[in-house]
Amino acid sequence: MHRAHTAFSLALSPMAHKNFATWLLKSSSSQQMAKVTAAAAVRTYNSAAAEPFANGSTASYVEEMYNAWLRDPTSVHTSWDAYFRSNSYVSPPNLAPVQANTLPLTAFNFGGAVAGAAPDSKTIDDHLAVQAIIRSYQIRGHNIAHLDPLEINTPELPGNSSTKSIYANFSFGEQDMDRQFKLPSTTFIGGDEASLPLKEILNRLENVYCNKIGVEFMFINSLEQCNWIRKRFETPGVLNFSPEEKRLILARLTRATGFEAFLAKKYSSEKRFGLEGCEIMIPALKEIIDVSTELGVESVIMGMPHRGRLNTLANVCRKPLNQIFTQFAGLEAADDGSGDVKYHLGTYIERLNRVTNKNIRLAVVANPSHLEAVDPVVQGKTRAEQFYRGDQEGKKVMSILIHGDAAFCGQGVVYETMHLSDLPDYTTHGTIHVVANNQIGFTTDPRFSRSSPYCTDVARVVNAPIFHVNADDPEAVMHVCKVAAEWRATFHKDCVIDLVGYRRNGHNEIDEPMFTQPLMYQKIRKHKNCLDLYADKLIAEGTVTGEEVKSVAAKYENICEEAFALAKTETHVKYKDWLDSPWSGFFEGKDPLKVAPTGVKEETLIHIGNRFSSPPPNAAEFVIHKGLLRVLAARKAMVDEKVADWALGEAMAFGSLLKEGIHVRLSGQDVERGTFSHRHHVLHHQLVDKATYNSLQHMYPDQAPYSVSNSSLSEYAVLGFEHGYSMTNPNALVLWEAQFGDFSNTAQSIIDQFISSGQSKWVRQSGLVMLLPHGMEGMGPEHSSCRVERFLQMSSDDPDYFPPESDEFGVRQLHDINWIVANCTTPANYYHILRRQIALPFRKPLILCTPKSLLRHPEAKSPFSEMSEGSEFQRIIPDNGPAGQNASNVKKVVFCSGRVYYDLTKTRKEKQLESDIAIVRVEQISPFPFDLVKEQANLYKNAELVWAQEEHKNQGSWTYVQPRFLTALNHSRDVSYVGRACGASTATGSKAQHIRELNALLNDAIST
Ligand SMILES: Cc1ncc(C[n+]2csc(CCOP(=O)(O)OP(=O)(O)O)c2C)c(N)n1
Ligand SMILES: [Mg+2]
Repeated sequence: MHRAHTAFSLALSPMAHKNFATWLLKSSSSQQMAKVTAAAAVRTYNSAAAEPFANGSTASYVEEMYNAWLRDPTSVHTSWDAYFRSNSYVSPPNLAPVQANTLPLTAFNFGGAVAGAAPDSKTIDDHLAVQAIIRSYQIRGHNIAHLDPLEINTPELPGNSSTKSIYANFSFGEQDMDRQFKLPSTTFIGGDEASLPLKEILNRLENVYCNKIGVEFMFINSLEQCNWIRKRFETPGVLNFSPEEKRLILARLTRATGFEAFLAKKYSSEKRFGLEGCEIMIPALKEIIDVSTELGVESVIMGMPHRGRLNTLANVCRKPLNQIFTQFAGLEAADDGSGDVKYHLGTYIERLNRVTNKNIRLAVVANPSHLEAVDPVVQGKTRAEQFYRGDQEGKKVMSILIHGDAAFCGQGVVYETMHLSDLPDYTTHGTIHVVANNQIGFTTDPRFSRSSPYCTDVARVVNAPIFHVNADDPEAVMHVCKVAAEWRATFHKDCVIDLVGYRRNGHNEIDEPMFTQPLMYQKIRKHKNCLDLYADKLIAEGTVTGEEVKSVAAKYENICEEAFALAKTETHVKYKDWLDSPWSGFFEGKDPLKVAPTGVKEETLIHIGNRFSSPPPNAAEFVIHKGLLRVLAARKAMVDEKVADWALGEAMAFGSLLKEGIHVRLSGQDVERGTFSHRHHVLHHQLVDKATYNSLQHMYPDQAPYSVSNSSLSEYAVLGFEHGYSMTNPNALVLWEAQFGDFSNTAQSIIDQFISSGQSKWVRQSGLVMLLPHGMEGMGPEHSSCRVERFLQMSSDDPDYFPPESDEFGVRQLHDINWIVANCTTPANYYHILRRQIALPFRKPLILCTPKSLLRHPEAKSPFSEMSEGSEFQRIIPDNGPAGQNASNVKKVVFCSGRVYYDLTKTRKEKQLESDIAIVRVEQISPFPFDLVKEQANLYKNAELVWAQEEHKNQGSWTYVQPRFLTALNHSRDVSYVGRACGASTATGSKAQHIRELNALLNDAIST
């Protein structure tokens, strides 16, 4: 509150307003005044300057003085003249877009002055003071609005907390109250009136800004948007609702309240995270959806936490009540998976919106307990839906995110997600955020859970207007919702509705809130619920009768009872009933164990290779960096030789999928060039800003779209976003690349809660690919390991179970596991594993350790023959050299995974042990290739078996592969470990130690 206090005082300080007139008037002669006005009128300045109070300082007034002085030094007071002549003033940099505007002086059409005569200085002072008051209300009114139904949170303003403080410092007395003041163009409180008595001005401002709505918007750096908001709230009569509208609100509120009451009655000992105290959220969401539908939206994707979720499913999505009630019955599931608790489940519904008579799709995305983790997932899903519908401006598909007050300000992913909101490849063209602000988080109240005045302050960073509203005033809430929906439809930017209510019960229904919030709960116990308050109001004003209120409630209770009876007849729950992203037609008619071939015609590879190595068609005008010309030439040479390096192999996979109509989207930090400068998918004209060429977008005239996007510097939000994107359509290859694999752990909850376990919990599949640069190359602890051990630990294949061997062994394993973990050593295998993601008849996430130094390793190349028709992904790459050809002589088999293979082969060659030691690469680590490991071991019957890895013993693949090796070998042979000792850190920071460790492991592994 301190910051608010300071700015408020500045805006209202007597100095600030008293000096306006003297600044502007050197003398009161009309001639001088005309001069000033003329000088000012031609001036253009940015929108922030147009709102001098917006920054709460006088800086922009000084700037105005300075500009006027520049044009005509005599137009300002001599003191300013002296000041500017002394060069003491440095004009501030002007970063905001310049807009033509007129000085607020045009508003100084002094209502009280005699026509033709120059206004005296007091008149000017008073008018400026009134303007200052208006601005103060617009800027600070929300601080003293009546937002809290419990009236616990008193406004923290200096001295006294009464609304009078807004204008107390201005020297108006009772005698001024009837004086008429001209209204400036920055207010709409007058309606059709150009001027109003001071009393009326204050009354209207009071009503607009300090009543049950607190609008926080004056920080927005756009005059147009500020005016748009002012108009929506200030125009007289905006809060008038028709009797029909009021009845609709009442009916919706009755259902929202009745639903919780019904659950409380029937399942009194069950946790449901009820909405009591903020039931208005249900009519609020419905209003947002109604208005948005009216404005063209056809699909709404929602993300929300536990609180009020069941109510939302029932009353917003209209999920059949019996399906919801069945969740309380503790029934067995009819389908596979481990399921989730009822207040996490998602849903997808297509239905008629009765108010707008339009068809609408509603999805609530399933989410884990991890608060706010679903936010970026919803955004990615929304973006994908917009993309597939060709909805480039977000007119048809929109997202709504619902938050708790404590989580909204506490969880960093909210901020990360907000920062995606205006990025070209991530925007969803405006999200409406609704905060179910019950002024508590579990047992912690806001005084101890945040350092910002509001829980919504995070939204200010993206210039989102914030509409605070008292949740006990349904009509104020509906108005705010209407404005929010219109805001989104008009500006396609985020906005926030802060529904300030309370929590009638404990955190869940079994909790005792009086342990920790005794005073708050004493108040709550005495507080009537919102429905009763509103019903009383409507009865008192004659809109409805008491009987009507009762009958609406009784009707809903009947509906609940019928559904309850129906739910009792169910014997099983079906997870599929709760799917948030159905893939209609994808699974039907498919052999669930048949993988399409991943090799393609050689001519396709050549075509893609040629395109990928060519400059744009208008190459003569498009100036390419010399270094990139060399890259392109090297690529062309490879195509001519029919070999591919890593980047070319990847391009072959992408290009061939695009040719087949599969949309490919690659996203992550610096992915366009690639962290290691190997990819270069986007060529930049060296002389023209934003002129780029992306050859993968121009492979074939009828190809699918390719998108590659450098992301914001976030892992949590961006990985979540891409996961959400991948959920929407199975026929797309969606890849997220970490800058270095290590950084993926900042997105750990997306990995744990969604990617690893999403299918099991929510019967929802995803073919997302995570590309994680990995390898111990002496780059220190944080640029070495993607922590593959963690992914492997979460793999769900049983270490002790060797599945039945059959032709379908590999695909069945893929079908049964939660995800795939691999570390490919050749471009061809990388190419195949990417294509296999789409060739599979189902979708599984793919966690791929990707190389760094191998990107340029002369041996890490693949001939086209390994990518063309007839070739396929190799789960294991056997030894093809002298050892493999004469297996019975081999003394030792070194199994390994990843880039260490190249170090091992080099050492083996140096030691001339190529016939004695076989090196076998395990490319797909999980699901573990039991069958192929067994086959390899059988091949080398007399050999010692070792697993060599460059990661520390407690890291890397060892702990995963060891028990599985034993299972594959039927415990008849042993496999020993070669590699670094256990370590707390992933890698040493010392180059010398790194080399020492590497040499030790190579010597150990390559010795007989
Ligand atoms: C990331 C995360 N941390 C902690 C929790 C445990 N937790 C569950 S609800 C809750 C309080 C949430 O408060 P708020 O966001 O205000 O929502 P409310 O329950 O009040 O509706 C906490 C801390 C969680 N679910 N997720
Ligand atoms: Mg809360």
